[in-house]
Amino acid sequence: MADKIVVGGVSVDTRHWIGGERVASDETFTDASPIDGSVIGEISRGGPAEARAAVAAARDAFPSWAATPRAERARILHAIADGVEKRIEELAIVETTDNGALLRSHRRGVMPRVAHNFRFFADWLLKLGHEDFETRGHNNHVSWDPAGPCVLITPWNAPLMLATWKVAPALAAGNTVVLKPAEWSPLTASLLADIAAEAGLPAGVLNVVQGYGSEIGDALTSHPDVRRISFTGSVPTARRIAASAAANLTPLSLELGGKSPLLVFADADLDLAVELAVEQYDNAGQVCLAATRILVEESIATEFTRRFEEKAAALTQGDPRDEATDIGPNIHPRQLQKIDGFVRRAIEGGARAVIGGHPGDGQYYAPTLLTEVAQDSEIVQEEVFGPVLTLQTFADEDEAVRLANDTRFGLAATVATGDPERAERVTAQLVAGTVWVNCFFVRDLQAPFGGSRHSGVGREGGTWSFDFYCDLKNTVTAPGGWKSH
Ligand code: TXE
Repeated sequence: MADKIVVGGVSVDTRHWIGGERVASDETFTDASPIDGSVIGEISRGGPAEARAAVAAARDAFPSWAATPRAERARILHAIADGVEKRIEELAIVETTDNGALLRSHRRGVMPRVAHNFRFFADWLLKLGHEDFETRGHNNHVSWDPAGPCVLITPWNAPLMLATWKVAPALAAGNTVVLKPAEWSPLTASLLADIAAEAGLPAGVLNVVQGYGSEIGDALTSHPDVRRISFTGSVPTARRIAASAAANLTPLSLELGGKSPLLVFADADLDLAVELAVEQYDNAGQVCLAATRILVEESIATEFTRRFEEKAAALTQGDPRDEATDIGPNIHPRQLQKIDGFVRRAIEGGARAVIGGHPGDGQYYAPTLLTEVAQDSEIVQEEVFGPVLTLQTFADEDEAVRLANDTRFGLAATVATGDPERAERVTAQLVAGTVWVNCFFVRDLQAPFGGSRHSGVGREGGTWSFDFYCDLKNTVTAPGGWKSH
């Protein structure tokens, strides 16, 4: 196995990063590009031994990093952000080659946000106060203590973005980290390890292990020295992780899937509503927040569908490295089969494809809109994670809210309406971690992010991230301070 491979002109280390050193496994797995299915390279395939080594490195590095003054931790996080900014082009091309999402989004949106993730949590750390209050002359001092080694397990749909939502606050809080990126998109995590080392992050504070979740996951999540587990991915894997973490009662943050609705009322700006609907094909539909269930008021359904078809027909599907491309490939042949299975079963069950309804060439799936779908059908209830939307109609506001809330998920919801009072009534009734009104995907790191029901446990962002990554401690001191009585 080559220790380094060249991806889009960028050298990427294929080994783990443990305790400040590159470590190879005997076994490898093959990483392929969704763009054309070509092999990118062989990556170290970690198992329990690598998991234990990485947790040990994180445990050993913890006391010193936890004791590092906040200002110094913040300085190093800003230096990591500088390193990301210097390498935006490199990170963008590697990520696009690895996961197939658009190069222009990586370049202009995602990678600058990755840098921002570090800056944001560095700055927030410096604002994080200590609270003091008095009880009968005793002083209560509430402090945010670092929790310890954290295991962060991340998915392939936005690899570096989602990893750094976790890495940045975990490090800021004074914790050490073992990051396990998804096996379908392992590369940018390896580049992050290089950038962090160049920025002066001490050895063992950030460790990156590669491999299949089924082989390395349990050894990470059941490890008694791990103090927090943060996971973004699927519901079945979340259940496995929760079961494995139960032995040590390790606190979990779970950011899972969704089946979010877009509610379009007859009083909405129809062009805006159509734009919001077509936007759901972004990242080939591989977005946890995607509003994949379009619910339209009956009276405007025909006109909405006509304009939707027109707008969707103008989308360009193809190589994600081309500036003109709007929709790239799906991540893996297995994901493509899964998407097609959902669509075929829906059509066999009576759904009608307004557009699409079939795979395209290679790893591309035709943008699809299905109507005549029953509320209790699989296609309405289950997350597809591909460019597949359903369209249902509703007669009135009550029915709209009932349909919107009638799945086991509760990640997000979007409402298109021109009536502010309706917006207020409807948003108050929706079960969702994030609700957008006449907009979509606006995400501020200060805001809590996460889902209800099967969409997850806990919230990420701002104070909520520090809540999770810290052990809050209340120290009560007797009148007279430390003198014994
Ligand atoms: O996810 P997994 P998959 C949904 C989406 C998609 C489906 C399947 O619907 O179609 O999940 O995707 C690691 N212990 N989302 O199978 O398995 C794995 O290595 C510890 C929604 O790829 O959840 C990877 O790093 N870790 C979603 C990570 O879990 C384990 C994003 C995610 O993989 C493990 C991705 C184990 N036993 C998929 N098994 C979102 N919320 O955005 C696997 N992993």
